[in-house]
Amino acid sequence: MKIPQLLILLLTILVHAGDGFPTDRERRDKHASWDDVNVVAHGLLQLGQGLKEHVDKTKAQMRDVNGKLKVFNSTAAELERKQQEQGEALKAQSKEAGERYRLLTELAEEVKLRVGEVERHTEDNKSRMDRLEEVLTEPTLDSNGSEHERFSFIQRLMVSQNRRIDQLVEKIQQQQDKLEKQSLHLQALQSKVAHKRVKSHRRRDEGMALRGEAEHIQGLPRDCHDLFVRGQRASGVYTIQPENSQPFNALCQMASDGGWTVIQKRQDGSQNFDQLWENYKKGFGSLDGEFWLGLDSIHSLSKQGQYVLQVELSDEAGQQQAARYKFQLDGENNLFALHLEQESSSGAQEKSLTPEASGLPFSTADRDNDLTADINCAELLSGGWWFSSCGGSNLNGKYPRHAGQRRRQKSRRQAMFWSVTPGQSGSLRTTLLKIAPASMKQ
Ligand SMILES: [Ca+2]
Repeated sequence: MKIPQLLILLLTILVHAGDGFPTDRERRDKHASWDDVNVVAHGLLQLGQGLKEHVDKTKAQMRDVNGKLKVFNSTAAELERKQQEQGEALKAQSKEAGERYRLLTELAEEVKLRVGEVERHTEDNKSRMDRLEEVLTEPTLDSNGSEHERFSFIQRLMVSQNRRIDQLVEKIQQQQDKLEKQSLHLQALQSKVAHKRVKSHRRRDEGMALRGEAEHIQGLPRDCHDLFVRGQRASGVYTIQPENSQPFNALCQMASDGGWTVIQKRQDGSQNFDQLWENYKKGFGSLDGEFWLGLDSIHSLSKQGQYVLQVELSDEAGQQQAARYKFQLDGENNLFALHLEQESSSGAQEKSLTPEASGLPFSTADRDNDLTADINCAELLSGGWWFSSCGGSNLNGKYPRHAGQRRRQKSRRQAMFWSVTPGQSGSLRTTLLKIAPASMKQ
């Protein structure tokens, strides 16, 4: 308010001052104007003072305003700082929130995925369950169906079986009728047969009584020929009992002219003839196969009288040879020495056992009684025999099992042979030694 008033005052002064510039007339009023100047100066002074006061006041006011402004500025700065801080915080919070949002989004995605997976699993399980149910229900249906089919099949089967049984029963009935008829016929026949059998039995009993009486009188046959004499015509194994001897079984070969007691038989090599003294003494093998009767038994037969020995041989080609000797065998005290005298022969080896073999003691690998001092013929040639110088014959040698074996020199020498010179023969396949009383000869 004061400033405009002062400006108006100042302008007024300046107008008055302009009016007072010195002119001639003014110069005349020069002294009078000084008063005005004083007034103006005084006024200016007052104005200056007033201005000064105003400036001072304004300065104070400005200072106050400045202070206030400073306070305001500091407040504003503080506010700005706080705002900035808040902004930062907000920004951080926003970032964090963003991060959280991102995480949440990711989590949500994952959850979504998981849910999807779970849904798929659920779907899968459901379909599996459905299939399982189908599987569980299907067999039941099938088994029910097959049960039913089986049941009907069994029914059909039973029906057909019943029909078949009926047919069979009918057939059985027919057969039974036939059987009854045949049975009646048989009964008639049986009564006839029985009638005849009674007669036959009576005759047989009479015969047996007669035979038993004869056996009781005669005892067991002394050899196979004795059995032949008593009427037995069938070859086979019989119990015989030579005089002053124990009974034993023997293979009897019945011929038209008498009964032979077989003392040695070989046909297939089933029996091992490489035996020692004791076995050759008591005998070995099987009477229905290959065997050696035994020196004791042969001696007990031989000592009953004059016997003949028949040697029967056959070779691989089936060629038969036979030779017959007067035969005598000493007892063990004379080393079962063999005495032979040739009677006849169908082959070329009639000298095989005579005269070289006559009176020869029996030898085995463990009883070297041969006539060769430095050689054990039984050991060399195998088997037990009446060896002199390991030649002539040995029907108890090794049985030739196959052609290859016979080709070997040692085997050939060990094989059973029947010749003056060993090796010339040796292809024998069967041997048979049998004795009979010389008296049987016609
Ligand atoms: Ca010797």
